[in-house]
Amino acid sequence: MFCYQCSQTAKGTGCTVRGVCGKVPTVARLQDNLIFALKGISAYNYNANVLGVKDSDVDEFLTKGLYSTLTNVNFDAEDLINLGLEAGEANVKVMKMLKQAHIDHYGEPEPAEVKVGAQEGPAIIVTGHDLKALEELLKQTEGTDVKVYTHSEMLPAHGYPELKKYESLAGQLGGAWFDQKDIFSKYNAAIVATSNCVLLPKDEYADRIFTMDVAKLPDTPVVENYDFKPVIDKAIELGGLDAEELTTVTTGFGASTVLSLADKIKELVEAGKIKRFFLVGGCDGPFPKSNYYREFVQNLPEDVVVLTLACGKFKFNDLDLGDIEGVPRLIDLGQCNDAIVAVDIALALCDLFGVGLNELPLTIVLSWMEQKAVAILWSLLYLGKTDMLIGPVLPAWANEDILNYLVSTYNLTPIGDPIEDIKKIMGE
Ligand code: FSO
Ligand code: SF4
Repeated sequence: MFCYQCSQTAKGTGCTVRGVCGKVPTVARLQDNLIFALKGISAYNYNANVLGVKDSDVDEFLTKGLYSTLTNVNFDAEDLINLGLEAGEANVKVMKMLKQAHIDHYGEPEPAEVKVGAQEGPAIIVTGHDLKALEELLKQTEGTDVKVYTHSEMLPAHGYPELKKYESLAGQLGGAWFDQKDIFSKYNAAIVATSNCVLLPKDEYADRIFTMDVAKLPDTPVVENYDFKPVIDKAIELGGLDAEELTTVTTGFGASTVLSLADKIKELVEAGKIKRFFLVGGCDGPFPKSNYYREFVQNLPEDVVVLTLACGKFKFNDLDLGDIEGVPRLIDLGQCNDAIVAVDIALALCDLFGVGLNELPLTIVLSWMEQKAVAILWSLLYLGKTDMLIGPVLPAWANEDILNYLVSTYNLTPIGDPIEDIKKIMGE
């Protein structure tokens, strides 16, 4: 544990073995875990609030959860686990609210084939998760010859009718958040970082990366009040990109698109032509162990369907997995907050087959990086989902006690060898 939040702290520097107040390490870690989940919920809540929607239950839980971590308030580990589950519930609510706000503003997503690579002309690259920022930029680039490219978690924007209608929305450059130093150096474009997962810039592009809203970098330009004129001017001043060979990726599957295939899915499952569904998603990372997720998807048998979301998809969304009698085998549901779409689809499949969530032939293989993924993990635990795999590393806030609890209660398993894990899941 490490806690230095009050003046009683050991030696004036930090309680590391046990709190001077009596707080034990497991309680300290569960408090940390709760704070991480609250940060994740706050990110989604903030984006929903930007789109004009609020939920008083979510706001009240954020306050209660934070207050519970104040000094000398809550020393009860079991209760802190319940607060984790309540955080999961609040996160389900906030993700639903954000998804509905996205649909209300931008329409129900539709599958879209997105060009990947540079096209000739002045360019702006937009990274982060904030679709409203992208919309305002697209409005302001209409009528110019500036092309707007999405990066990382902005890819699913191409699926929304009210965003893809803009001619300036040209395609996607790069993959997950951690390639940005290479991608932003490589392409002579203006850049807008709209939310989290922005990295400290290299000198090469520090004068052409703009932050906005909560995202901030030292000594770089800022977009104020959705006025993108300085970004557009910068893109034009930079001269533009040279065309390169393009590839494509497909994104934009919403619940309604997937569930329009429900009858076909039922028929294929009953005929044994679809054996299992996998949700392989979460955050991508630069660790060699993250290659697990590509190897896992590559080695899956042909009679399974893979749902994916968040930036973890960039490990394998270039793979052509084909389809099973018209049902795509790789279905990109969107950003990390679109985990709620996966939940809605899973619950609809439960109704379709008349089974509970853990009887459904669905395995969830999570990759986590930061606090939003913690909130999503607790959402899945709140929904009672068991037998999930998690990686690429185990959460460092979970000590042995917490891991034992998660394993014994939910059979949460660390990822291992992809081929062996597949064999085990498929019962071979
Ligand atoms: Fe990736 Fe970052 Fe969306 Fe995560 S861009 S790592 S939990 O923030 O958010 O998927
Ligand atoms: Fe130490 Fe407890 Fe104060 Fe934290 S709250 S610094 S554990 S005495």
